[in-house]
Amino acid sequence: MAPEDEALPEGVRRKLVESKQRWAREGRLLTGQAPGQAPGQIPAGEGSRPRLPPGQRRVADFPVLDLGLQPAVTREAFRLKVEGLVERPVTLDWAWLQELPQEERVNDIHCVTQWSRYDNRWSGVPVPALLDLVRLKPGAAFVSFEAHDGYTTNLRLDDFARPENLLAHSWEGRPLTRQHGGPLRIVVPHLYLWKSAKWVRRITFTNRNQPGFWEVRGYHDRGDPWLEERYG
Ligand SMILES: Nc1nc2c(c(=O)[nH]1)N[C@H]1C(S)=C(S)[C@@H](COP(=O)(O)O)O[C@H]1N2
Ligand SMILES: [Mo]
Repeated sequence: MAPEDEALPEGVRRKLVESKQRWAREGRLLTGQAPGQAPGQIPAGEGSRPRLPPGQRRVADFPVLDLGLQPAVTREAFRLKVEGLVERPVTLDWAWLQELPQEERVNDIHCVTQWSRYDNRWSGVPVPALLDLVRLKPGAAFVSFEAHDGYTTNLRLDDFARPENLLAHSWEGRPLTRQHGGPLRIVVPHLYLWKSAKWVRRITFTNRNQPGFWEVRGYHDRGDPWLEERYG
């Protein structure tokens, strides 16, 4: 299906979506500085890697990016379905979520629109603890995320299963605000931030990759900022 023809979730800022989609088609923001894109350039080795990925600039504030809908989900109404290729599909409510292992992570985040923010302190449930709870079935290789605003995105299982990834409910010691995806969002810091679904309500493990909202509109399927995988 041509992504242009696909129905947008109700209330989405259509103009914003269209211009980002055009940027993807035109390859805007690409610097060509990523290793592998610049023949002859010596790739930075382990330990000498700069902190800022190619084409990014550091910001001190915390920009808000989404489709323009910021669903109000209370902790009381919160439910997260985890299903697909798992032995034990679950619907987590807030109390259950709090009973799962809780950890803190500090990481840098990188948005495809070129801002990076250092040292974000999140807390929540580490993804491996979620995997222990639901127990994957053989064949699970991809993960799809669905959010309350209709947004979707996708990850390879190995990109999701990393210990630094969180189901995050707090940021800098305070409950995650609604604009940043509270009560619960995904945080996958090693990929561009569009992969980190805010207001997540369903996680589905599958054997087939299912490109999400931006992935069908020209964004890269994986989105590694170090390889400058903005579009593709
Ligand atoms: N549910 C939902 N999650 C989303 C988005 C969205 O529109 N809806 N936008 C993504 C994009 S493109 C970015 S850059 C980050 C922005 O997160 P922030 O607003 O906390 O900075 O959220 C990602 N997760
Ligand atoms: Mo984004």
